[in-house]
Amino acid sequence: MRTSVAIIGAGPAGLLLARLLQRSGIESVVLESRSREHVEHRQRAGILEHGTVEVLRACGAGDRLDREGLVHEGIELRFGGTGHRIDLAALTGGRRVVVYAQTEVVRDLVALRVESGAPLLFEAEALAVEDVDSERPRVRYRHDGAERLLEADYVVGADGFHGIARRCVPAGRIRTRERTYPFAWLGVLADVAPSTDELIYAQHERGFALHSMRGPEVSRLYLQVPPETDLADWPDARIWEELDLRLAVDGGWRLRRGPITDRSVTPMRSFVAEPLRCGRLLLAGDAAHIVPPTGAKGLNLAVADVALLARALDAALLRGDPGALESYSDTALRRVWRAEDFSCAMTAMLHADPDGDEFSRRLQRSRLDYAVSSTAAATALAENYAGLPSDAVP
Ligand code: FAS
Ligand code: PHB
Repeated sequence: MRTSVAIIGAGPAGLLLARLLQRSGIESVVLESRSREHVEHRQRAGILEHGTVEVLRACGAGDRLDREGLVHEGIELRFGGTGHRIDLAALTGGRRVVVYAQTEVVRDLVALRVESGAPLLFEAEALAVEDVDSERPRVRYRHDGAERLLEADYVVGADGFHGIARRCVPAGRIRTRERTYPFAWLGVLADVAPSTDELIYAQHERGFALHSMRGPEVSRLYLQVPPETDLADWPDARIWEELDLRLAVDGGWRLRRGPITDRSVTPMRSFVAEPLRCGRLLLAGDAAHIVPPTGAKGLNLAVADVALLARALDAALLRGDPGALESYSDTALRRVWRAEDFSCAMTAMLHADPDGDEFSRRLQRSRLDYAVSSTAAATALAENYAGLPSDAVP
Protein backbone atom coordinates (compact mmCIF):
# COMPACT_ATOMS: atom_id res chain seq x y z
CA MET A 1 0.00 0.00 0.00
CA ARG A 2 1.26 3.53 -0.78
CA THR A 3 0.26 6.88 0.62
CA SER A 4 1.72 10.34 1.32
CA VAL A 5 1.75 10.20 5.13
CA ALA A 6 1.66 6.97 7.12
CA ILE A 7 0.33 7.71 10.63
CA ILE A 8 0.88 5.20 13.43
CA GLY A 9 -1.72 5.59 16.21
CA ALA A 10 -5.35 6.71 16.38
CA GLY A 11 -5.06 8.73 19.56
CA PRO A 12 -5.79 12.49 19.50
CA ALA A 13 -2.42 13.24 17.81
CA GLY A 14 -2.75 10.73 14.95
CA LEU A 15 -6.44 11.34 14.27
CA LEU A 16 -6.15 15.13 14.34
CA LEU A 17 -3.10 15.08 12.04
CA ALA A 18 -5.00 12.89 9.56
CA ARG A 19 -7.90 15.34 9.70
CA LEU A 20 -5.72 18.43 9.18
CA LEU A 21 -3.86 16.81 6.25
CA GLN A 22 -7.15 15.68 4.69
CA ARG A 23 -8.37 19.32 4.82
CA SER A 24 -5.31 20.26 2.73
CA GLY A 25 -5.94 17.44 0.29
CA ILE A 26 -3.02 15.33 1.54
CA GLU A 27 -3.60 11.59 1.63
CA SER A 28 -2.77 9.54 4.73
CA VAL A 29 -3.36 6.11 6.22
CA VAL A 30 -3.89 5.69 9.99
CA LEU A 31 -2.84 2.39 11.59
CA GLU A 32 -4.25 1.66 15.08
CA SER A 33 -3.39 -1.52 16.99
CA ARG A 34 -6.50 -1.49 19.20
CA SER A 35 -10.21 -1.71 18.34
CA ARG A 36 -12.45 1.31 17.74
CA GLU A 37 -14.36 0.39 20.91
CA HIS A 38 -11.14 0.52 22.96
CA VAL A 39 -9.79 3.85 21.72
CA GLU A 40 -13.20 5.53 22.12
CA HIS A 41 -13.57 4.42 25.76
CA ARG A 42 -10.02 4.80 27.15
CA GLN A 43 -10.29 7.33 30.04
CA ARG A 44 -7.56 9.99 29.80
CA ALA A 45 -7.47 13.78 29.74
CA GLY A 46 -10.35 16.16 30.23
CA ILE A 47 -9.11 19.76 29.89
CA LEU A 48 -8.75 21.51 26.52
CA GLU A 49 -6.63 24.64 26.29
CA HIS A 50 -7.91 27.72 24.47
CA GLY A 51 -5.67 26.97 21.47
CA THR A 52 -6.73 23.32 21.29
CA VAL A 53 -10.38 24.32 21.05
CA GLU A 54 -9.51 26.71 18.22
CA VAL A 55 -7.65 23.98 16.27
CA LEU A 56 -10.54 21.50 16.67
CA ARG A 57 -13.11 24.11 15.59
CA ALA A 58 -10.99 25.15 12.59
CA CYS A 59 -10.87 21.60 11.21
CA GLY A 60 -14.60 20.99 11.62
CA ALA A 61 -14.32 18.89 14.81
CA GLY A 62 -15.80 21.48 17.18
CA ASP A 63 -19.58 21.10 16.88
CA ARG A 64 -20.24 18.67 19.75
CA LEU A 65 -17.42 20.25 21.77
CA ASP A 66 -19.22 23.61 21.51
CA ARG A 67 -22.57 22.02 22.41
CA GLU A 68 -21.45 19.79 25.30
CA GLY A 69 -18.10 21.18 26.50
CA LEU A 70 -18.06 23.09 29.81
CA VAL A 71 -16.29 26.45 29.47
CA HIS A 72 -14.29 27.26 32.60
CA GLU A 73 -12.86 30.72 33.34
CA GLY A 74 -11.04 29.71 36.51
CA ILE A 75 -9.64 26.99 38.73
CA GLU A 76 -9.37 26.73 42.53
CA LEU A 77 -6.22 26.04 44.51
CA ARG A 78 -7.24 24.63 47.90
CA PHE A 79 -4.81 24.35 50.82
CA GLY A 80 -4.75 25.00 54.54
CA GLY A 81 -8.54 24.54 54.65
CA THR A 82 -9.14 27.50 52.31
CA GLY A 83 -9.98 27.77 48.60
CA HIS A 84 -8.34 30.39 46.33
CA ARG A 85 -9.71 31.07 42.85
CA ILE A 86 -7.33 31.73 39.96
CA ASP A 87 -9.31 33.78 37.42
CA LEU A 88 -7.81 32.46 34.18
CA ALA A 89 -9.86 34.70 31.88
CA ALA A 90 -9.21 37.93 33.77
CA LEU A 91 -5.47 37.23 34.13
CA THR A 92 -4.91 36.22 30.50
CA GLY A 93 -7.02 38.70 28.55
CA GLY A 94 -9.89 36.26 28.10
CA ARG A 95 -8.28 32.83 27.59
CA ARG A 96 -10.43 29.99 28.96
CA VAL A 97 -10.31 26.19 29.10
CA VAL A 98 -13.04 23.72 28.17
CA VAL A 99 -13.87 20.52 30.04
CA TYR A 100 -14.49 17.99 27.25
CA ALA A 101 -13.18 14.45 27.68
CA GLN A 102 -10.40 13.07 25.45
CA THR A 103 -12.70 10.11 24.76
CA GLU A 104 -15.17 12.55 23.16
CA VAL A 105 -12.45 14.28 21.10
CA VAL A 106 -11.31 10.87 19.83
CA ARG A 107 -14.90 9.78 19.15
CA ASP A 108 -15.57 12.97 17.11
CA LEU A 109 -12.38 12.57 15.07
CA VAL A 110 -12.98 8.85 14.41
CA ALA A 111 -16.54 9.61 13.24
CA LEU A 112 -15.30 12.33 10.85
CA ARG A 113 -12.62 9.98 9.46
CA VAL A 114 -15.02 7.07 8.96
CA GLU A 115 -17.64 9.36 7.37
CA SER A 116 -15.02 10.68 4.92
CA GLY A 117 -14.13 7.13 3.84
CA ALA A 118 -10.41 7.86 4.24
CA PRO A 119 -8.33 4.91 5.51
CA LEU A 120 -8.30 4.23 9.28
CA LEU A 121 -7.34 0.63 10.06
CA PHE A 122 -8.20 -0.64 13.54
CA GLU A 123 -6.48 -3.72 14.96
CA ALA A 124 -3.59 -2.96 12.63
CA GLU A 125 -0.42 -3.12 14.68
CA ALA A 126 2.71 -1.41 13.34
CA LEU A 127 5.68 -3.70 13.85
CA ALA A 128 8.54 -1.59 12.47
CA VAL A 129 9.41 1.60 10.60
CA GLU A 130 12.06 1.02 7.92
CA ASP A 131 14.27 3.10 5.56
CA VAL A 132 13.62 6.35 7.46
CA ASP A 133 16.47 8.03 5.54
CA SER A 134 15.16 7.04 2.09
CA GLU A 135 12.64 8.94 -0.07
CA ARG A 136 10.10 6.14 0.61
CA PRO A 137 10.10 5.05 4.27
CA ARG A 138 7.89 2.06 5.07
CA VAL A 139 5.80 0.77 7.96
CA ARG A 140 5.63 -2.98 8.43
CA TYR A 141 2.33 -3.84 10.13
CA ARG A 142 0.07 -6.78 10.95
CA HIS A 143 -3.59 -6.68 9.95
CA ASP A 144 -6.16 -9.44 9.52
CA GLY A 145 -3.49 -11.97 10.53
CA ALA A 146 -1.12 -11.01 7.69
CA GLU A 147 2.06 -8.93 7.69
CA ARG A 148 1.87 -6.02 5.25
CA LEU A 149 3.87 -3.01 4.11
CA LEU A 150 2.78 0.63 3.87
CA GLU A 151 5.05 2.93 1.86
CA ALA A 152 4.86 6.70 2.23
CA ASP A 153 6.67 10.01 1.70
CA TYR A 154 6.70 10.51 5.48
CA VAL A 155 5.91 8.36 8.53
CA VAL A 156 4.51 9.95 11.70
CA GLY A 157 4.86 8.13 15.01
CA ALA A 158 1.78 9.18 17.01
CA ASP A 159 1.71 5.87 18.83
CA GLY A 160 2.06 7.06 22.41
CA PHE A 161 4.72 6.43 25.04
CA HIS A 162 4.69 2.65 24.63
CA GLY A 163 4.55 2.74 20.80
CA ILE A 164 7.20 1.39 18.40
CA ALA A 165 8.03 4.48 16.32
CA ARG A 166 10.46 6.07 18.79
CA ARG A 167 12.15 2.69 19.25
CA CYS A 168 12.71 2.45 15.50
CA VAL A 169 14.92 5.55 15.47
CA PRO A 170 18.48 4.30 14.87
CA ALA A 171 20.57 4.33 18.07
CA GLY A 172 22.48 7.56 18.68
CA ARG A 173 20.02 9.68 16.66
CA ILE A 174 17.64 10.38 19.51
CA ARG A 175 18.22 11.44 23.13
CA THR A 176 15.69 10.86 25.92
CA ARG A 177 15.52 12.68 29.24
CA GLU A 178 13.25 11.45 32.00
CA ARG A 179 12.17 12.15 35.53
CA THR A 180 9.89 9.84 37.52
CA TYR A 181 7.93 10.84 40.64
CA PRO A 182 7.60 8.88 43.91
CA PHE A 183 3.81 8.82 43.58
CA ALA A 184 0.96 8.06 41.15
CA TRP A 185 -2.64 9.15 40.60
CA LEU A 186 -5.62 7.00 41.51
CA GLY A 187 -8.33 8.30 39.18
CA VAL A 188 -12.07 7.54 39.44
CA LEU A 189 -15.15 8.32 37.40
CA ALA A 190 -18.35 8.62 39.47
CA ASP A 191 -21.99 8.92 38.43
CA VAL A 192 -22.68 11.94 40.65
CA ALA A 193 -23.08 15.62 39.83
CA PRO A 194 -19.83 17.52 40.41
CA SER A 195 -19.64 19.28 43.79
CA THR A 196 -17.96 22.29 42.19
CA ASP A 197 -18.39 24.51 39.12
CA GLU A 198 -14.66 24.71 38.47
CA LEU A 199 -11.75 22.32 39.00
CA ILE A 200 -10.30 22.10 42.51
CA TYR A 201 -6.58 21.33 42.91
CA ALA A 202 -5.99 20.50 46.59
CA GLN A 203 -2.65 20.35 48.40
CA HIS A 204 -2.91 18.42 51.69
CA GLU A 205 -0.38 16.81 54.06
CA ARG A 206 -2.03 13.44 53.24
CA GLY A 207 -1.39 14.04 49.55
CA PHE A 208 -2.79 15.80 46.47
CA ALA A 209 -6.41 15.57 45.36
CA LEU A 210 -8.21 16.90 42.26
CA HIS A 211 -11.93 17.38 41.68
CA SER A 212 -12.60 17.47 37.93
CA MET A 213 -15.68 16.46 35.94
CA ARG A 214 -16.97 14.95 32.70
CA GLY A 215 -20.34 16.70 32.54
CA PRO A 216 -23.27 17.84 34.73
CA GLU A 217 -23.89 14.27 36.00
CA VAL A 218 -20.37 12.80 36.07
CA SER A 219 -17.47 13.62 38.41
CA ARG A 220 -13.80 12.80 37.74
CA LEU A 221 -11.60 12.71 40.85
CA TYR A 222 -7.97 11.94 41.53
CA LEU A 223 -5.91 11.06 44.63
CA GLN A 224 -2.12 11.02 45.03
CA VAL A 225 -1.13 7.45 45.98
CA PRO A 226 2.16 5.50 46.26
CA PRO A 227 3.43 4.32 42.84
CA GLU A 228 2.95 0.61 43.60
CA THR A 229 -0.69 1.08 44.69
CA ASP A 230 -3.03 -1.90 44.22
CA LEU A 231 -6.62 -0.90 43.42
CA ALA A 232 -7.82 -3.86 45.51
CA ASP A 233 -6.67 -1.93 48.59
CA TRP A 234 -8.95 0.98 47.69
CA PRO A 235 -12.60 0.07 48.13
CA ASP A 236 -15.06 2.87 47.24
CA ALA A 237 -15.62 3.89 50.87
CA ARG A 238 -11.89 4.43 51.42
CA ILE A 239 -11.63 6.49 48.23
CA TRP A 240 -14.49 8.81 49.28
CA GLU A 241 -13.16 9.14 52.86
CA GLU A 242 -9.74 10.13 51.58
CA LEU A 243 -11.23 12.63 49.09
CA ASP A 244 -13.30 14.13 51.90
CA LEU A 245 -10.20 14.58 54.07
CA ARG A 246 -8.00 16.12 51.38
CA LEU A 247 -10.69 18.36 49.83
CA ALA A 248 -11.94 19.56 53.23
CA VAL A 249 -12.43 23.34 53.43
CA ASP A 250 -13.76 25.68 56.12
CA GLY A 251 -17.46 26.51 55.63
CA GLY A 252 -20.34 24.31 54.41
CA TRP A 253 -18.87 22.81 51.22
CA ARG A 254 -19.47 19.06 50.94
CA LEU A 255 -18.31 16.47 48.42
CA ARG A 256 -21.19 14.52 46.88
CA ARG A 257 -20.71 10.76 46.65
CA GLY A 258 -22.02 8.36 44.00
CA PRO A 259 -21.35 5.03 42.25
CA ILE A 260 -17.75 4.74 41.00
CA THR A 261 -17.84 3.42 37.42
CA ASP A 262 -14.16 3.49 36.44
CA ARG A 263 -10.85 3.54 38.32
CA SER A 264 -7.20 3.45 37.33
CA VAL A 265 -3.75 4.16 38.68
CA THR A 266 -1.53 6.32 36.44
CA PRO A 267 2.22 6.56 36.99
CA MET A 268 3.71 10.04 37.01
CA ARG A 269 6.66 10.88 34.80
CA SER A 270 8.24 13.67 32.81
CA PHE A 271 9.85 12.50 29.58
CA VAL A 272 11.22 14.17 26.45
CA ALA A 273 12.77 12.57 23.35
CA GLU A 274 14.85 14.81 21.08
CA PRO A 275 14.87 15.51 18.17
CA LEU A 276 11.31 14.85 16.99
CA ARG A 277 12.54 14.05 13.49
CA CYS A 278 14.83 11.36 12.15
CA GLY A 279 14.98 11.48 8.34
CA ARG A 280 11.42 11.00 7.11
CA LEU A 281 10.16 9.69 10.46
CA LEU A 282 8.51 12.33 12.66
CA LEU A 283 7.30 11.96 16.26
CA ALA A 284 4.30 13.72 17.83
CA GLY A 285 2.44 13.64 21.14
CA ASP A 286 3.13 11.07 23.85
CA ALA A 287 5.42 9.17 21.46
CA ALA A 288 7.90 12.02 22.04
CA HIS A 289 7.03 13.54 25.41
CA ILE A 290 5.13 12.85 28.64
CA VAL A 291 4.13 15.35 31.32
CA PRO A 292 2.65 14.64 34.75
CA PRO A 293 -1.11 15.44 34.38
CA THR A 294 -1.11 18.08 37.14
CA GLY A 295 -0.86 20.85 34.54
CA ALA A 296 -3.45 19.27 32.20
CA LYS A 297 -0.97 19.55 29.31
CA GLY A 298 -0.64 16.05 27.81
CA LEU A 299 -3.45 16.14 25.26
CA ASN A 300 -2.90 19.82 24.52
CA LEU A 301 0.77 19.29 23.69
CA ALA A 302 -0.19 16.49 21.30
CA VAL A 303 -2.60 18.86 19.53
CA ALA A 304 0.02 21.64 19.35
CA ASP A 305 2.57 19.22 17.84
CA VAL A 306 0.27 18.05 15.03
CA ALA A 307 -1.07 21.54 14.25
CA LEU A 308 2.57 22.54 13.61
CA LEU A 309 3.41 19.29 11.79
CA ALA A 310 0.37 19.52 9.48
CA ARG A 311 1.46 22.97 8.33
CA ALA A 312 5.03 21.73 7.80
CA LEU A 313 3.94 18.64 5.81
CA ASP A 314 1.56 20.81 3.81
CA ALA A 315 4.46 23.12 2.81
CA ALA A 316 6.79 20.21 2.01
CA LEU A 317 4.33 18.04 0.07
CA LEU A 318 2.22 20.69 -1.71
CA ARG A 319 4.71 23.52 -2.19
CA GLY A 320 8.05 21.66 -2.17
CA ASP A 321 9.22 23.86 0.73
CA PRO A 322 11.00 21.68 3.35
CA GLY A 323 11.76 24.71 5.63
CA ALA A 324 9.00 24.22 8.21
CA LEU A 325 9.65 20.50 8.39
CA GLU A 326 13.31 21.24 9.16
CA SER A 327 12.33 23.50 12.06
CA TYR A 328 9.41 21.34 13.28
CA SER A 329 11.43 19.65 16.02
CA ASP A 330 12.98 22.82 17.49
CA THR A 331 9.70 24.76 17.35
CA ALA A 332 7.63 21.99 18.93
CA LEU A 333 10.24 21.33 21.64
CA ARG A 334 10.11 24.95 22.82
CA ARG A 335 6.43 24.47 23.75
CA VAL A 336 7.17 20.98 25.11
CA TRP A 337 9.83 22.22 27.54
CA ARG A 338 7.59 25.11 28.62
CA ALA A 339 4.86 22.59 29.44
CA GLU A 340 7.37 20.25 31.11
CA ASP A 341 8.51 23.06 33.40
CA PHE A 342 4.95 24.16 34.22
CA SER A 343 3.72 20.59 34.85
CA CYS A 344 6.73 19.83 37.03
CA ALA A 345 6.22 23.05 39.05
CA MET A 346 2.48 22.36 39.53
CA THR A 347 3.31 18.81 40.62
CA ALA A 348 5.91 19.99 43.17
CA MET A 349 3.62 22.76 44.47
CA LEU A 350 0.60 20.47 45.02
CA HIS A 351 1.88 16.97 45.93
CA ALA A 352 3.19 15.65 49.26
CA ASP A 353 6.81 14.62 48.78
CA PRO A 354 7.31 11.30 50.65
CA ASP A 355 11.02 12.13 50.98
CA GLY A 356 10.41 15.78 51.86
CA ASP A 357 11.39 17.49 55.14
CA GLU A 358 9.93 20.42 57.07
CA PHE A 359 12.12 22.87 55.09
CA SER A 360 10.71 21.67 51.73
CA ARG A 361 7.17 21.75 53.13
CA ARG A 362 7.63 25.39 54.15
CA LEU A 363 8.98 26.21 50.69
CA GLN A 364 5.94 24.52 49.16
CA ARG A 365 3.60 26.55 51.35
CA SER A 366 5.38 29.75 50.38
CA ARG A 367 4.95 28.92 46.67
CA LEU A 368 1.22 28.30 47.21
CA ASP A 369 0.74 31.53 49.19
CA TYR A 370 2.65 33.46 46.50
CA ALA A 371 0.63 31.91 43.65
CA VAL A 372 -2.65 33.09 45.17
CA SER A 373 -1.53 36.47 46.57
CA SER A 374 0.70 37.87 43.81
CA THR A 375 -0.95 38.98 40.55
CA ALA A 376 2.34 38.36 38.74
CA ALA A 377 2.56 34.77 40.01
CA ALA A 378 -1.14 34.08 39.41
CA THR A 379 -0.83 35.46 35.88
CA ALA A 380 2.13 33.19 35.13
CA LEU A 381 0.14 30.19 36.35
CA ALA A 382 -3.00 31.24 34.48
CA GLU A 383 -1.31 31.81 31.13
CA ASN A 384 0.51 28.48 31.28
CA TYR A 385 -2.65 26.66 32.36
CA ALA A 386 -4.96 28.22 29.75
CA GLY A 387 -2.23 27.64 27.17
CA LEU A 388 0.24 30.11 25.69
CA PRO A 389 -0.60 31.42 22.22
CA SER A 390 1.84 29.71 19.82
CA ASP A 391 3.64 33.01 19.16
CA ALA A 392 4.10 33.58 22.89
CA VAL A 393 6.16 30.46 23.56
CA PRO A 394 9.69 31.69 24.44
P1 FAS B 1 -2.16 8.20 22.74
O1 FAS B 1 -1.41 7.32 23.68
O2 FAS B 1 -3.44 8.78 23.18
O3 FAS B 1 -2.46 7.41 21.37
C1 FAS B 1 -1.51 6.55 20.78
C2 FAS B 1 -2.27 5.49 20.00
O4 FAS B 1 -1.32 4.66 19.31
C3 FAS B 1 -3.10 4.57 20.90
O5 FAS B 1 -4.42 4.51 20.41
C4 FAS B 1 -2.38 3.23 20.79
O6 FAS B 1 -3.28 2.14 20.88
C5 FAS B 1 -1.75 3.32 19.39
N1 FAS B 1 -0.58 2.46 19.20
C6 FAS B 1 0.41 2.21 20.10
N2 FAS B 1 1.32 1.37 19.56
C7 FAS B 1 0.88 1.11 18.29
C8 FAS B 1 1.38 0.29 17.23
N3 FAS B 1 2.53 -0.40 17.35
N4 FAS B 1 0.67 0.23 16.07
C9 FAS B 1 -0.46 0.94 15.91
N5 FAS B 1 -1.00 1.73 16.90
C10 FAS B 1 -0.32 1.81 18.05
N6 FAS B 1 -3.53 14.05 30.28
C11 FAS B 1 -4.22 14.97 30.96
O7 FAS B 1 -4.11 16.15 30.64
N7 FAS B 1 -5.05 14.59 31.97
C12 FAS B 1 -5.20 13.28 32.38
O8 FAS B 1 -5.93 12.97 33.31
C13 FAS B 1 -4.48 12.32 31.71
N8 FAS B 1 -4.59 11.05 32.08
C14 FAS B 1 -3.83 10.14 31.42
C15 FAS B 1 -3.91 8.80 31.80
C16 FAS B 1 -3.13 7.86 31.15
C17 FAS B 1 -3.19 6.41 31.58
C18 FAS B 1 -2.26 8.27 30.09
C19 FAS B 1 -1.38 7.26 29.41
C20 FAS B 1 -2.21 9.58 29.70
C21 FAS B 1 -2.98 10.53 30.36
N9 FAS B 1 -2.93 11.85 30.01
C22 FAS B 1 -3.64 12.76 30.66
C23 FAS B 1 -2.12 12.27 28.91
C24 FAS B 1 -2.91 11.96 27.63
O9 FAS B 1 -3.94 12.79 27.51
C25 FAS B 1 -1.94 11.99 26.47
O10 FAS B 1 -1.18 13.16 26.49
C26 FAS B 1 -2.62 11.86 25.13
O11 FAS B 1 -3.33 10.65 25.13
C27 FAS B 1 -1.56 11.87 24.03
O12 FAS B 1 -2.17 11.58 22.82
P2 FAS B 1 -1.36 10.76 21.69
O13 FAS B 1 -0.01 11.32 21.53
O14 FAS B 1 -2.30 10.70 20.53
O15 FAS B 1 -1.12 9.31 22.32
C1 PHB C 1 -9.18 15.43 34.08
O1 PHB C 1 -10.28 15.98 34.05
O2 PHB C 1 -9.01 14.25 33.78
C2 PHB C 1 -8.00 16.24 34.48
C3 PHB C 1 -8.15 17.58 34.66
C4 PHB C 1 -7.06 18.35 35.03
C5 PHB C 1 -5.83 17.77 35.23
C6 PHB C 1 -5.70 16.41 35.03
C7 PHB C 1 -6.79 15.66 34.67
O3 PHB C 1 -4.81 18.51 35.61
